[in-house]
Amino acid sequence: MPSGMIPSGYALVAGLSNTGKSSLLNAFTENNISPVALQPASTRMPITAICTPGNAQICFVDTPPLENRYAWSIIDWVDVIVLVIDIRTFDRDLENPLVKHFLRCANRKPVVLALCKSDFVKSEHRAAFVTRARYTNQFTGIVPVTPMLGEGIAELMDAVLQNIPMRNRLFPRNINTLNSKRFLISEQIRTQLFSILPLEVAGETAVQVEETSQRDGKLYIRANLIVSRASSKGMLIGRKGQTLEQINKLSSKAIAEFTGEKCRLDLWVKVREAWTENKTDMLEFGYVC
Ligand SMILES: Nc1nc2c(ncn2[C@@H]2O[C@H](COP(=O)(O)OP(=O)(O)OP(=O)(O)O)[C@@H](O)[C@H]2O)c(=O)[nH]1
Ligand SMILES: [Mg+2]
Repeated sequence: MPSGMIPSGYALVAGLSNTGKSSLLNAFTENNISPVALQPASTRMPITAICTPGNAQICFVDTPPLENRYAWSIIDWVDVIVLVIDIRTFDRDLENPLVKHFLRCANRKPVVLALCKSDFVKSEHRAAFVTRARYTNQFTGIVPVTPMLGEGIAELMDAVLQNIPMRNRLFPRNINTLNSKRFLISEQIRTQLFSILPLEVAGETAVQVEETSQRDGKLYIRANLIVSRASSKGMLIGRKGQTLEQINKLSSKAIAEFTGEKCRLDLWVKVREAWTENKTDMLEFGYVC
């Protein structure tokens, strides 16, 4: 083996919506790089996290749910796939036409099955799910995991690592993501909108970070919240600016947890009529079309 070769590669994290993909990414990295939310389809764009177990490098790619079809587009680029299913809906998920189609398309790649949210099943019953998944002959590894408690994460990492090829280092040392800081911050803000605003308004609000800099020892962030209808603007601002203040408070907390820095967030509400129907606007705001 030529010197300088290490296990280095990409692992695609895919699955139906709300199965725990982003929670898994965060458990691998032990930070909140990918926002987690109660509502389905919270991840809209891929988020990457580079883990370095031992001397290896694994770039995990958290993807929008299979329903969104994005995951298909990067199958050929990755070395291994982590298919995340919710252990509570084990049978339904494995029989889901989207999952079946995805597995057919992914058949040239090793697929590790993550039986997520395994805290919902008694520990003595988990082995039965592993056995049943093994019978399908579709997976190179099967691991029950509970990202919320960090359980099964090391085992899953090991199962992924076994499928990462030896090659020259793909990623420079000391980087932990391929996404920009601005993008990751905008995703932290966007996720908070869903806990405060009606679903349809939050879903049609884009977040664009215009500036990040250091001011008075704090991370200063100026961001625009861009609504798709003028009538939504008042809803975001709220009576005497209370709603915007609440968004600011929750977002600042989430950003501080993610970056480890105290932050000062300056939010502005803007209108771009019907941006959700305009492909150019969507691309500008970083959406996968
Ligand atoms: N009980 C339990 N809940 C979990 C666990 N992991 C994630 N959740 C919850 O499941 C919900 C969805 O988690 P996410 O990580 O956002 O799921 P996702 O697959 O990324 O969701 P989308 O991006 O919307 O497809 C959140 O409310 C999480 O708190 C777990 O191990 N146990
Ligand atoms: Mg997600």
